[in-house]
Parts: sequence; structure tokens; C-alpha cells
Amino acid sequence: MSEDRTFDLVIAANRLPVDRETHDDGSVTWRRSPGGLVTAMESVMRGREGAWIGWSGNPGDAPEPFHQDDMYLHPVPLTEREVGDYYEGFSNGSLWPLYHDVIVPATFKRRWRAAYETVNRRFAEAAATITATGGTVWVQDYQLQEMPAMLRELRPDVRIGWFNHIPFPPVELFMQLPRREDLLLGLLGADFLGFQRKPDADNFLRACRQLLDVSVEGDEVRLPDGRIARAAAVPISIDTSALAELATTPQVQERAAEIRRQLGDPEHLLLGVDRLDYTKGIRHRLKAMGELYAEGALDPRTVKLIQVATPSRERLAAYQQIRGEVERTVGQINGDYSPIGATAVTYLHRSFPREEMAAMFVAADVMLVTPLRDGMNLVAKEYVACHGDDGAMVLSEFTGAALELEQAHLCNPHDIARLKDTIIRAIESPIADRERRMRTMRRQVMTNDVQRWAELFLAALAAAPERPAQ
Ligand code: ADQ
Repeated sequence: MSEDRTFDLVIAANRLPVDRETHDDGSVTWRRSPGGLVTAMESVMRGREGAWIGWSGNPGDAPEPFHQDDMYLHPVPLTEREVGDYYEGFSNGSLWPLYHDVIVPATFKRRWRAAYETVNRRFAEAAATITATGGTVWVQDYQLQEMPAMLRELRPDVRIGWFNHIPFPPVELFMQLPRREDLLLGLLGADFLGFQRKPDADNFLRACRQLLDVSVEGDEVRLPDGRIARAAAVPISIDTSALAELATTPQVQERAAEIRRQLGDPEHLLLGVDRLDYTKGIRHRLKAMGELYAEGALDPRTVKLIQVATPSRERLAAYQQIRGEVERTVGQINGDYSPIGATAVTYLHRSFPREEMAAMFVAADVMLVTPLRDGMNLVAKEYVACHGDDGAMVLSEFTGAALELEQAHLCNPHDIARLKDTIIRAIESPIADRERRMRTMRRQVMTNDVQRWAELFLAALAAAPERPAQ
């Protein structure tokens, strides 16, 4: 593979930040996919020569590299079988459950692992070809944990960073992974490793100390060849001011009022927004709500819940199962308690434009964020950015967001009795209390936005193994 252009800053992520659209006349265009990562990169790439390496989302031959929104996009091909083995298999059947406290059992197959290695090498080779001498490569997430060391071997001149969007598990769980040392050594090819929370970085450092022949001091790992890699927390965030601005537009405000009218102007509107994933605690949330309706603690005529559950990883059995359970439970709650013409739970299994999401956040009196484990959870931050001072949020202790949004009503979603109490407490909290909590949380999210996250990460990467001057 020869490339005539090279770039100072290269992002490598499983997916390119665009989705392919095929039109009626057969022509193909690319639409920017929504998401904080793309927004964050826009701000750090401004004024730099930036490129992005990733899969296009369609199996088979990769399209030629192209420019979009001032970024050079370099597609990496995946065969149909690699999508099954590397992406659905090892990434989402082995690593995802293992890194999320084995809420469902992790499955290990040697074939999946081999494909993961092959694909990681392909990404490393692509990055090696398009990165300028002395340039920076920022690798994203759990699908590319072997890429840093592979890239270092090809291009020792390049500065390599890796950021983990999901939790890093305690060593007792991580140890279950076959050939676990190879994964750690793959990561240690990076100069700087960023995690959502300090406990995640600590878990990684502990795994290195326990499973590898390296010395770990503070947040630094010294490899046998003398090289040092640093691991620390750099919590991700959202494009706060853009979202807050969107939420105050007359269109979004009017749409929020309309949503409430459509639901019969409830006294209390509760909202859940999640990818339909077993880690998100949707079943626990519904269980609590069902019991509160059953006991008469909440009146289904005046207290409504909207649950958005975005379709996700639909070919995997565990995801088909959680979808079935969630849909059955919603059906049961509505069958048992909904008045005619105004269901207690409005269930939405599809994607929405940003404006509609913002309108839902503006409309909801209480946000329910109850994952069993979540790296960060951006939805919690989005609600804080969008909703006025009169909002309230129930937030699981098992999210990265809980470490930053301490004024939320924190809960353990496994403890259904307490979860119910917490939901009631949030609903009944007096306005002065709500205002105090929401203001503090908004300050947090305004100060620590996604642009700042990207800047902090890149500063830490540039300075590694030293700490950057703050
Ligand atoms: P996710 O598990 O996908 O991300 P989350 O952080 O909540 O979880 O991000 C989901 C995003 O999708 C939010 O921006 C949300 O608004 C949006 N979204 C959800 N449903 C939608 C719908 N129906 N239509 C349109 N948009 C929708 C992973 C990790 C998280 C970590 C992020 C970022 O699992 O822990 O916070 O990466 O690092």
C-alpha cells in the first residue's frame, strides 16, 4: 500500500465517522455520523493535517480514501467473516462482556482472537503508511488494543496514544481472557493510555503488575527495554455549549412542550435513553417502575415514562434476548396499568435526530440513568446540558459519570427497593434542591466539555511519560 500523503495527527477507530448513503440513482455519498468523538476531533484537528482510519460499515472491499469535512478518511476493509469474528465475536462477544463485569458470560473462541489480531495489524499498517515522521496516532477503544504495539514495531518514530471508552475490569476478571498478556503488551505499545475513571487506570496498572514482567510505579509502567508507558484517567464529555444552545432554540422548546401535550400533560415525565444493551440496566429500571405503578406509589395517569432504546448489535444472541425481555416488560406494564389512550411507558426502538433527542431531554422532569456498568454515559451529561434548573437525575454508581455528577440522585440499580426509593425521591425533590443540584452539575459539564477532553488527552500524550503542565 503506498500513499502519497502523510498526516501529523491520525485517529484510528473501529468505525469511520461517516455512514454510507446509497441514493436511488445508485450514487453514493457519506453522511457524518453523530457523536461526540467526531465533534471533539474537529476542534483538535483544526489547523492540523488530520486523518481518520476506520471501517466503513460495509463488509468487502474498502472504498478509496476521500476527504470529508476537512478530514482525510482512510477506510480499512473488513470481510464478512472478519465482521463476525473480530467485531461481533472477539470485540463484542469476548471483550465487551468481560470488561462490563460479565453481566452476561463472555465467550472465547480462538478463531475470533486470530481475526482480532489480523484486523489490528491491518489498522497498524494503514496508520504506519499515512502518519508523518514524528506524527501522532490516537487509537480509540477496545476493538484496537493490539494495534499500539504493532504500530510501534512498524513506526518507532510515532507517538502513540490509546483511549478506552469502556471500563477496564479488575484483574480477577481480566485474567479470564485467554492470552491476556498479549493484549496488555499490545496496549503497552502506547506512550499514554487514557481511561474514563481512575479506578479503570488502576485496574490496568494492577493487571500489568500481576501478569507481566514489568515494573509499575505510580501511574507508569516500565518495560524490559526501558521504555515507559503512562496510564491515567481523562474522562470523556460532550459538546456542551453546542447542545445547550440547541436545547434553547424555539423549535426544540416548542417540540418539548408538544411531547408533553402528546403524553396528556403528565405531572411528572421520566425519561430513559440507552442503546439497547444489557449493560444499561433497562430491565432493572422497568422492574422498579412496574412495581411503583403496581403499589400505587406512582399513578400511571399522571406519571409517564419515555424509554428510548436504540437498536444495537442485533445479530448477537445476547442482544436479541435483552430486546425480548425489555419489550415483554414494557408490554406487561402497559397492559396492567395504562389508561386508555395514554400508555404509561412510551417505548421507542429507533434512532432520532439530535433536535428530537434534545427536545426529549428538555421535556423530561426526571432522567433515569441506571446502567449496571458504563464507561462514562454521555446521556447523563446531555440531560444536564439540555434541561433547565428544575430537572433531576437518578444516576447509577456504576457509571463513569457518577464520579463527576455527584449531585445526581445516585443509586445501585441492583437494589430494586432502594432504586424505587431513589426514583420517588427524585420525583418529589423540592425545587430549591433541584436547582442547587442541577446548577452544580451544569457547571461541571460546561467546564469539562469534549473539546477539553481531547486537549487534555493530547497534552498528556505529548508529554508522556511525564505529566503535562496543567
Ligand atoms: P455508549 O454505550 O453508546 O458509548 P453513551 O455514552 O450513553 O453510551 O452514548 C450514547 C450516545 O448515543 C449519546 O450521545 C446519546 O444521545 C445517543 N443516542 C442514544 N440513543 C439514541 C437514539 N435513539 N437516537 C439518537 N441518538 C441516540 C460508549 C461507552 C460509554 C461512553 C461512550 C463515550 O459505552 O460508557 O460514555 O462510549 O466514551
